[in-house]
Amino acid sequence: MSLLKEKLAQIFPAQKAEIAAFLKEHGDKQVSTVTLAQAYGGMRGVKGLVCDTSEVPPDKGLIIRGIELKDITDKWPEEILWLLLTGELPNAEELADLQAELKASQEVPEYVWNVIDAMPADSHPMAMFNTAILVMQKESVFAKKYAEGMKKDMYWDATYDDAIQIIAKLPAIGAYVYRKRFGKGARIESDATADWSKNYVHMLGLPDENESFTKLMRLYLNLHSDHEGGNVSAYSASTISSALSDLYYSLSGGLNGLAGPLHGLANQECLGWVLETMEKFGGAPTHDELRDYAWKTLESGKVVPGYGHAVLRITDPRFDAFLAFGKEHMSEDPVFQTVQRVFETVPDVLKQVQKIKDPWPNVDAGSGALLYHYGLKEFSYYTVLFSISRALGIAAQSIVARAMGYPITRPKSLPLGAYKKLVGAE
Ligand code: CMX
Repeated sequence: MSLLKEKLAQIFPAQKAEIAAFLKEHGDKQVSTVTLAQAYGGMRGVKGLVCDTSEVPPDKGLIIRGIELKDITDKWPEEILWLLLTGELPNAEELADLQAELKASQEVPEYVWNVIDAMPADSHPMAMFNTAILVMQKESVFAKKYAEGMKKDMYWDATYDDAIQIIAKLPAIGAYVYRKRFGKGARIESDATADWSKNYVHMLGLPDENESFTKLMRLYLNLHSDHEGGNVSAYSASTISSALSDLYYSLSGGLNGLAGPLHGLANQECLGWVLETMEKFGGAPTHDELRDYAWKTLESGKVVPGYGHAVLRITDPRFDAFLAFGKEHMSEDPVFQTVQRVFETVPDVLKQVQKIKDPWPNVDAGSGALLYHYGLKEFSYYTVLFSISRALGIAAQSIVARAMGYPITRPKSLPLGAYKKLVGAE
C-alpha cells in the first residue's frame, strides 16, 4: 500500500467519528438562512455545503487545510495533493512515494489516442480532454468493485485508486490534446525521470530554457488545484460523485463546468482581451488607453474577463503569485507589462460600476500572459491546464466525501408560485 493511502486509512476513521459526534451534539443548530434573492441568485453566500480540503474567505482568498496560499506557492502539485487529502505537507520520503505511485500509473491506454484522433479537428481542446477522461471510465476500480458488492467503508479506497490512475495520466492526455489540436507533430513519450509538472512540459514539446517553464507549470498546477466546494466545477463534480458515479464520470462532468466562460474558460478570454488592447493601440497601451478600453468593453455589455469573483472581495492571492512570477521571470515582456497595467487601471473602472461586487483580478487575469511568454500561445488550450490542476482538488474532495460517507446531494427546489406563497406575495 502506498504511504498516502496508508496515512488516509489511519486518519479517516477518526475524522468520521468526529463528524458523527459533532452532528449528534449540534445537528439541529441553524448555520444559514436563505433569502428569496439568494434562491434566485445562484445560492451566493448560502452555507449548506461541506468541504474540508480548502476554504475561501472573501477577505483572504484560498486557504488549503488551514494554510494560506501565499505560504505554499513554492510547493509542487504533488505536495498540494498530499496536503489536500491529509491536512499536512508530505516529508521527502512521502513525496517520493506519491511521485512513484503516479509514475507507475501514467501509461495511457492506446484507445484514448484513437478516440482523440477520431474527434473533429476543430473540437474545443476541453471537449477533447474531457472525452478522453470519460472514455477511460471502463477502467474504474470503484465501478468494478461496487458491482462486486464492495463494502461502504471501502468506497474511498477504490476512489483513491481511480484518482491516482486518472491524475497520473492527465499530463500525457493534456499534452497530446495540445499537439494534436494545434498541429504540433507526433505525440512525445513520457520522460521516465521527470516529476508530474516537468513531464507535462516535456510532452507539450515547448522550449524550457533553464527549466523556467517547468517552474511556471509547477506554480500553475499548484494554484488552480482547489477553491472550496461551491464553485461550478467542484460542486458539479461532487453532486455527480454523490450519486456514487465513479471519478471518471464526476471529474469529466465537473470539468465540463470549468469550460464555461464565467468559470475556467475566462483564462482564454482574458489573454484575448489583453492582446486585443495591444493590437488596437500598437503595443503595450497606456493607462489612459486601457481605462477607455475597459469602459468600451463594459458599454458593449461584455464582462472584463479575469476581474470579479463570486466569493472574493480582494485581489486573488493566486493572481498575486502569478504577478510575482512574472516580475521575476519576464518583467520586460510587453504582454506581461500590459497585464500589470490592466491591474493598475481596471479595478478603479469596475469600482465605479455599482453592481460589480468585486473589482479585483481573479486567478485568470495573469496566467495567460505567462503561458504566452513560454510559447504556449493557443489560448483555447488554457482551460485544459486549469483542468489538470483542478483534478487534484476534485479528486481529493471526492475521496474525502466517500470516506466520510456523505449522502447523495438533494437540495429542495420550488416553483415561482410556491415561493410567492412562502413569502406571502399572493
Ligand atoms: N466585468 C463586467 N461586469 C461584471 C464583472 C466584470 N469583470 N464582474 C461582475 N460583473 C457584473 C456581473 O455580470 C453582474 O451583472 P448582471 O447583474 O447584469 O448580470 C454584476 O456585475 C454583479 O455580479 P457580481 O455579483 O459582482 O459577480 P457574480 O458573482 O455574479 O459573478 C463572475 C462572478 C466571476 C462570474 C463575474 O465577476 C465575471 O463574469 N467576471 C468575468 C469573468 C471571469 O473572470 N471569470 C473567472 C472567475 C474565476 C473562476 O473561474 O473561478
